[in-house]
Amino acid sequence: MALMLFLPVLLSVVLVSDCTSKPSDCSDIYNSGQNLSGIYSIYPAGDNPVLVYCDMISDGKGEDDGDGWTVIQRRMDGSVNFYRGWEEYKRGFGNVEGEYWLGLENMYQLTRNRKYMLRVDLEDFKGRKVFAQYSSFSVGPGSDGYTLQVSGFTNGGAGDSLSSRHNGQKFSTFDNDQDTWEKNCAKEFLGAFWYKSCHYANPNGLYLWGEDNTHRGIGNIWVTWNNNWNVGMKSISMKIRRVS
Ligand SMILES: [Ca+2]
Repeated sequence: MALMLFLPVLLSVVLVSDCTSKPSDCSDIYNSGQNLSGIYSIYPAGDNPVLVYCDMISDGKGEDDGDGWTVIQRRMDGSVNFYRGWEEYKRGFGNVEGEYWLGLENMYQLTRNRKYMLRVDLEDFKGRKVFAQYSSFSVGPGSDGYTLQVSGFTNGGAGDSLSSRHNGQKFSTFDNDQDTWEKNCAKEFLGAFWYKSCHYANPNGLYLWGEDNTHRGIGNIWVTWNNNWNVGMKSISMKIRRVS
């Protein structure tokens, strides 16, 4: 009886790919014929499965849509606390059905040998949607602080909050300060990111529920969209897709 109750729950959560080889990412899953967005198992390092949300649709705005996008970061309702330490950002955390961070080690394993592009989809509390896209995205090894490499910006209305200030930066959390500021960017802006001194984007910052002027720059913000340091997004998702 217990098994009968449990099984449908499992099946509804995990849309298991029945291809025989282990998919390394959502591109593999898409190319195997699965074109429904949802939760799948991928194998970034070839052995251990990782649950991930695959966006097979994106929002249909460009010729690069309609493919297997692997979601590496997602905020949508403020249900998950993103103010966490190094080990959790390294390993990943959250709820794959909702808000989560895929983990720096998984991002490194995915991008170390293959070329990826990055898309950041944003929505504010007024229902407006924009995006920023980058033709190249990779995360370096942990021995080098999981350094971000991002370039090749295309504007989908959001502006470029990533490449100027965050490209080439190591990742920082409140307990692992690898930014270039004399103080601690993660503690100052209540997030964790590839901070320099400190940010134009703080997607792992506090979920603000819109505009909040109490403390500048602490929210889940993307400064180049509104040139405003105090408007938190309703939803942010960062997703990567393999470039052939
Ligand atoms: Ca510092």
